[in-house]
Amino acid sequence: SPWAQEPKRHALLKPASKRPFNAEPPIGLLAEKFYTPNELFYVRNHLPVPVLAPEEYELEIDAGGGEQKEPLTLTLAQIKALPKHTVTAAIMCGGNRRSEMTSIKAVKGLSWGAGAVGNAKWSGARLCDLLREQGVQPNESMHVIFEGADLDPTSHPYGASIPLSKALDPRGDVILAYEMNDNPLTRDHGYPIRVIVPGTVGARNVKWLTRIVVADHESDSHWQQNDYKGFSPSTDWDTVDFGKADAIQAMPVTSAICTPLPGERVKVNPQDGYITVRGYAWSGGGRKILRVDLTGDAGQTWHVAELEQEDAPDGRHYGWSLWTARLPITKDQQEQEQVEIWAKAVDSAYNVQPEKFEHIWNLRGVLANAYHKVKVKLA
Ligand code: MTE
Ligand code: MO
Repeated sequence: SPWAQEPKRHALLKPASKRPFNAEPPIGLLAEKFYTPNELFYVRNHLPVPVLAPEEYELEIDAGGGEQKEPLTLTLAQIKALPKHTVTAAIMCGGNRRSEMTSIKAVKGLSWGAGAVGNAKWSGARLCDLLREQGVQPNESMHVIFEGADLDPTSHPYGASIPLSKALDPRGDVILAYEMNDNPLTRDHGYPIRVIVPGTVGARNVKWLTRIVVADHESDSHWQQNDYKGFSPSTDWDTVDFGKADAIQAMPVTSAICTPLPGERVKVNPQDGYITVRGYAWSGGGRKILRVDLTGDAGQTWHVAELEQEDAPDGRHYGWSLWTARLPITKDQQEQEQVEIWAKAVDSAYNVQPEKFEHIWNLRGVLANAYHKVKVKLA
């Protein structure tokens, strides 16, 4: 069975599916640490986890240029011998928070809560240096294709691509990572090498990387061509044309309330009548989070959260922001013993989350970034 050699997983990871293994941590734990512990980082596998021996591992880099240029082959030791570059980046699945979109109308896809995201410090070799050394020139219409060692039943590898301009940009911080939070990658997260494409949807951060190709077209994989694309709310499975939509690259601004949890009983501080709310916020494309606003009265009054974030420049701010807000509870809410908390984040382009899911609904349930709304009981 291809599933015989799956790694052991942390008991707190809640599976959305077991084969392939897909799981998220309890979101109550997610906002506790700025760097998500490796063993609690969500796992999104489309296929069985490949078994790769470090001594046998090889990465092939085909920099294009036709027959005159032989592809470069690098061993793990050679990749580790290159200058080590470290970047803090959140990785978020395109389907993060899908379950909230599903509650409007059914969609096809794993029913993720708000935990299909994690933030880590990744270390590895810079892809832009390697490509430049191979003589790759900037070209706005080219792509870089990544292939994993995980194979589908027809022996096709998991694959994805990004624009060459992102791969060549030193500020793009694309790395061939062998470390996650100062430890070797675990098998579930791509051991021994995965590509980290900061600011870009999780699907392009290919794990168990075996091949890189510079090409004049995008990856022809199912996941680049027929998945991870957005559509209008009126597009259904009879009318959808995956060939007509762009593949998701940079992710839109989003946030989530991690504590309290929906339905939780929350104690109001008797001194000041406030409750404390914590969560995360993140935007793609290196856009920094400027603000997270909370309301407990459906948007009549807003309260600005305090942010915890890395001091990285805008445009290159790839890590998430954790936030804490204090929300005043009205007499009315106290009497009714409940409040609905809404959170929305604002990024450095002043993009803001849409208020509700109705107008961003799509049949695959991706890009689910409407306000996060959590109803809690008050004590
Ligand atoms: N890479 C390979 N080789 N195979 C995969 O199934 N899943 C992708 C991406 N890279 C995938 C992959 C998707 S959709 C996501 S969201 C991220 O990996 C998840 O990364 P993680 O499991 O380390 O959290
Ligand atoms: Mo994903």
